[in-house]
Amino acid sequence: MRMKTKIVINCALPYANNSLHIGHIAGAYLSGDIFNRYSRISGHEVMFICGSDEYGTPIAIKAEKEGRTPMEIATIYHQEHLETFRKLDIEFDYFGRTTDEVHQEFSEKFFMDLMEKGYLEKRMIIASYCAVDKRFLPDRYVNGTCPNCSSESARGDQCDECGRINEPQELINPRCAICGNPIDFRETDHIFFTASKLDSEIREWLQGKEEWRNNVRIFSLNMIKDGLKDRSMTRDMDWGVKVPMEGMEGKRIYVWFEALLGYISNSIKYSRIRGDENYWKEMYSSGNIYYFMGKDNIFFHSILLPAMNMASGKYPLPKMVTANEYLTYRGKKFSKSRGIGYTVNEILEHVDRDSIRYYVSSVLPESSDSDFTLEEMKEKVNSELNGKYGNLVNRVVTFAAGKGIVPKQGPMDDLDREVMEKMKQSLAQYREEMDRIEFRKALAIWLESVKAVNTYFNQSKPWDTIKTDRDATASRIWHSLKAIEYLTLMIYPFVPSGAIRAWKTVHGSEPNVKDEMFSHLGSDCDFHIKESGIIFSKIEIESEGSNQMHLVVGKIIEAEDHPNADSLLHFKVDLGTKVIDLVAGLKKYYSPEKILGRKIIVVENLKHSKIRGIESQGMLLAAQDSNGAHILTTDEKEGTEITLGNEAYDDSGTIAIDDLKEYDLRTDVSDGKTVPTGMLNRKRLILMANGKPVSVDGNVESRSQIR
Ligand code: B3M
Ligand code: ZN
Repeated sequence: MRMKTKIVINCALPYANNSLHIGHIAGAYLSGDIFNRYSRISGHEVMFICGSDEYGTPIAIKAEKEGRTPMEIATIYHQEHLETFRKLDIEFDYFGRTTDEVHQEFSEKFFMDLMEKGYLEKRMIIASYCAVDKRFLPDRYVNGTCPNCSSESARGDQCDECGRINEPQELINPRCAICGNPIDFRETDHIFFTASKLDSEIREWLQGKEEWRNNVRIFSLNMIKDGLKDRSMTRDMDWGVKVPMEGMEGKRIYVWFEALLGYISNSIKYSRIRGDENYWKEMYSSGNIYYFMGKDNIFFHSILLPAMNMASGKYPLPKMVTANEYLTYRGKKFSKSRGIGYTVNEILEHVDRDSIRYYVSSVLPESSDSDFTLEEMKEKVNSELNGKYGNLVNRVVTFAAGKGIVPKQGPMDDLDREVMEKMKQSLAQYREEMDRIEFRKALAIWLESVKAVNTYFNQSKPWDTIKTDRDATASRIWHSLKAIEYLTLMIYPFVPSGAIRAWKTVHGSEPNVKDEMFSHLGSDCDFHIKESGIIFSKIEIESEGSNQMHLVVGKIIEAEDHPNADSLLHFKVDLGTKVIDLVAGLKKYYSPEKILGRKIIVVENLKHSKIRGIESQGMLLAAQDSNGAHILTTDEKEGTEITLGNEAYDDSGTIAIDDLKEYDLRTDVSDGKTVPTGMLNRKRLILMANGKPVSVDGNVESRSQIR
């Protein structure tokens, strides 16, 4: 028997200054919710808490940019986040705000408490000051070169490149992020957290956390290898929790210090809403406190928060700090502000919540960064979630309903025994992985089990046995449904809506997912099959957004010098289905006579552009080296599609010249031959026509750019 325990689950509080993107979901929130749902159906009592992080520089910056107050910005995004989480079935018990009074009060009290205990101390410091903007600058407002990795885009608080936590003074060439001028450093009073006093306690505590993943434990130990430093816990700014002390007007409590207290203040608020003031204390006293976050938040949860709690002596330290690496988009970190990847709401316009959750779960960056692509999402959802699991449920239910079979448990034969045994084993392995927060592995076990049940159903051939033995067939269906029940509970934490639909389809009623469910698997329950509706829908999206290039073979059927330009040629090109005008800067290397009749490779969906009076309706590809330009060519027929390797890619809409850069087209040597290549899904692949490499005209140097 598993013990029923109390568990507190917290996800890092998202800044209320931007839309949530898929990277955020993969970093913290989906994992938190998977664990939340799994813990509940395991019979535990769970308090799942999060909220908006509404103070600090990021919100102040955004407000300044948009000409609104920080409070307006915070409110807009707080509402949006609530809605986004709802749409994704991420179901917090409470999602609060750090601008809430309860939070302010709690933070001030906690602050004063540490002051009394001697862990906070006033010190005069030298702070970043911009003489042009006439203000002290928050660390984030200082840009410069990282002393650790030499990245030139480091900020005064942190280097995104190497993850180092910086002080502005440590940056090389520090500049003001607002006006770009060099900054100077001036004296001002701040309140320091004397964390250095806790150096050995924290170190020892981290040493003991052997069940933590290395990306958190070893990383954290490394961060304090030169000692735990005292840090200022106040900032010169006016958007934040006031410092409850005289002489500190114009300063605010450091956003991380108070945001970390948001876990408890939101729990207090939630307890009040429940009408049970002390509920959170009860939950916290279990010590089962789990934090989920992206890797850039590790230090704060594994070191700063524990140190704060040690200093106060009042609150338990985390049991588990779990951090995901980054989910990347085409190899780059998702970023709403830099326009990389998708926001959740953008994807939700095309793809339903279960599909998003399923795919993101299957690529959760638990041990290293992983890449998100729409193609892979479509492929996995359609062939696995839909094709293997959804389809299985439909087949069994449709067959039984169609033949009027009432599922009834009868004696087991070898086939039944085998599949039931397999389900029990899989469930045990699955739970082991789930308990260790290895969700990807748990999901892989599920998928393997789905395949096993499909095989069982196929081998048991109920469509044959029904002709001779209705009872045996009814038992077969019962066992199939029992196996499906295992699969359904296992997938529930990942795709709750779909799993609930599947459960209803075989039981006729909703599962009680707020309570223990796994023991149901051992019961001799009756099944009440309902008309099988749609459990999962296929993803129908066309392609990776609007910037996929589309290459086809074209044949030059007319060639002339461009009438208005010395370096350009003008062609009519037959693309098999249509003839287009094309302008190319090739005159130095090809005469019209020489190129007439040649086959070329055309970017067919490039935005049309007028070049010296003639509209070019595409672009031909040529490799450029020190000798000049060499067209890409092939013997294949005009209209033939060019693929990268054997991976087909869809064309869609129009692309811009800049989008072509994404493919990094260039020549490379393969099997001793120089061939044109490009990048697709982070792989360098050869341009192919009908499975044969495209060739380059003449002798070309390797690693020449193709344009
Ligand atoms: N708001 C950082 C982030 O959203 C920060 C987390 C606070 S957790 C207390 O990545
Ligand atoms: Zn760095």
